[in-house]
Amino acid sequence: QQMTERLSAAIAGQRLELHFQPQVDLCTGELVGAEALCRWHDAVWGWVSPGEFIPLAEERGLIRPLGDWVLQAASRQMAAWRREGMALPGRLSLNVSAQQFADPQLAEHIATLTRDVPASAIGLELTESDFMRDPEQAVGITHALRQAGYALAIDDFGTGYSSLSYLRRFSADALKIDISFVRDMLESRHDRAIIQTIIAMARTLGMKTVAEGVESPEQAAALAGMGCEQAQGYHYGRPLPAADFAAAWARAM
Ligand code: G
Ligand code: G
Ligand code: MN
Ligand code: NA
Repeated sequence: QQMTERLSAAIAGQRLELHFQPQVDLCTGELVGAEALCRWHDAVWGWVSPGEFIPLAEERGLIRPLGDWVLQAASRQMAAWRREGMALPGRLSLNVSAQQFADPQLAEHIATLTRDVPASAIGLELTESDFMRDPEQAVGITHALRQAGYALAIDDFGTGYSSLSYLRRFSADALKIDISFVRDMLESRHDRAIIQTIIAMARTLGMKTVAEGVESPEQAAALAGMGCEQAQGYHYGRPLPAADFAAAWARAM
């Protein structure tokens, strides 16, 4: 298929981009990190949505080369910021797919590809459903990754049917509350109850919570009031190219 070939060429030619979205402390509004999100601009098609090319990469065996590119590009960008006298506070979170996660040598592999930065500068996000694909294997890999110094977040939490017993054993650092619960939280008592439950569960298990898709100050205030620690969303900033992100957050870096 044509799209597979063009994506493959874009990965090999390093013609993907990373955009950066701020993650903030819900109480103080301070920058506490960022999420790196992969973007693909094709000469003919223009911007192709990651909702389209990430699943394609997963199906066509391209997610490892794509993921490797993301790891290298992310660590180079962080190193470049440091050379310019800026540093991202906290960690840069990278999305990892199930196929990458299944690699028992993942921690070593990441260390090799990101040798410009310490493990303490990197967080990894895996969706809840990807964790639950092979929970026993995930338990082992999460331990190895955290041992190596990477923080782990369970992405899109609330959509993937984790059992509580596995949640306890995964030893992740954070739960990211899925955008679908945040979107209507001000109108929906039901969604607020789910968010409250996720926050309580995370607290019991020693994990922090990050709300996704926060678009208004009212949502931010409600989430802070419920005890959620961190947030991400258009209210704080859209994903931006590295230079624009650094310019927007220059005071914090
Ligand atoms: O960035 P949003 O703008 O559209 O991202 C859409 C989806 O693509 C999200 O589920 C996000 O987690 C995923 N995604 C974005 N960048 C990456 C990446 O570098 N690797 C993987 N595996 N998924 C990514
Ligand atoms: O699945 P993951 O959480 O990694 O993907 C994050 C996705 O959410 C990306 O597509 C990103 O562009 C998008 N996103 C981030 N903040 C907001 C927001 O405030 N509103 C909406 N609608 N989407 C957002
Ligand atoms: Mn994510
Ligand atoms: Na998410």
